[in-house]
Amino acid sequence: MIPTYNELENLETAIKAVHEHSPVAHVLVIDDQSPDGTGELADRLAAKDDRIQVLHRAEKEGLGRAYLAGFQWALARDYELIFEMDADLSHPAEAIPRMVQAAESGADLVLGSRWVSGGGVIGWPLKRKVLSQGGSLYARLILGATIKDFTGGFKCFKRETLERLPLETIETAGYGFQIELTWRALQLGLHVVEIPITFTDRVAGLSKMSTSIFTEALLLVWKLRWSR
Ligand SMILES: Nc1nc2c(ncn2[C@@H]2O[C@H](COP(=O)(O)OP(=O)(O)O)[C@@H](O)[C@H]2O)c(=O)[nH]1
Ligand SMILES: [Mg+2]
Repeated sequence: MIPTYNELENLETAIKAVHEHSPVAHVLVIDDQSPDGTGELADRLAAKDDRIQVLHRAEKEGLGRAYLAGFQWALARDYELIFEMDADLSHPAEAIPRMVQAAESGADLVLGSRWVSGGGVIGWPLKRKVLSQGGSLYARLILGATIKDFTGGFKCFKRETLERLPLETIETAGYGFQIELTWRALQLGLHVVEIPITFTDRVAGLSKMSTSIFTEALLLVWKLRWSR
């Protein structure tokens, strides 16, 4: 699943990369009425390739809402492994086969992780690296978990994992959504495995990271802690 908001310059390349490394994968683009025409581009790509489908949503409601709609879509069909992946080419498609393998070897949730040995980030200023690593450390300490990359958005869920997660209770819209999903999986006693990835900062288009997304994540961690 690839959520998009103004990713016109990136989307086609991102889908091509997925199919280069995983020709059998189906791609669902979840577009929130991008003003730049990403949704129309997705429709044109879908018309040419049966493996591509598009979910058009009425308005921009954040990454979390877009993914929840995508999860519902996938669970209504017979998909076994469901991936989250950004459209901006930050997530390396070459990791997909390794993530599939981890899921097939028993992981209920596989995280593409920047902060385990062998992983990393290319192109981020120090400030953003500190924010990401600091954010994961903060979540790890407060929640008492051993996950190194809590905020990453490159994930592979087994179908059964999504079926067990309390998706209807999740209200987090921004990056906190990623922390919350991973935390809920750990709470259920599910097996979460981190696979090293090299994340490359976007070259085209703009990041949707904002102060409100950051604040939401900061507060969420405490909410999760007390909701044990
Ligand atoms: N559908 C949808 N996609 C979004 C929304 N916000 C962000 N995205 C997508 O989520 C992915 C990650 O966002 P991005 O801005 O790259 O975050 P960053 O890499 O952490 O700065 C990209 O594919 C975005 O286009 C949203 O409100 N709706
Ligand atoms: Mg990005």
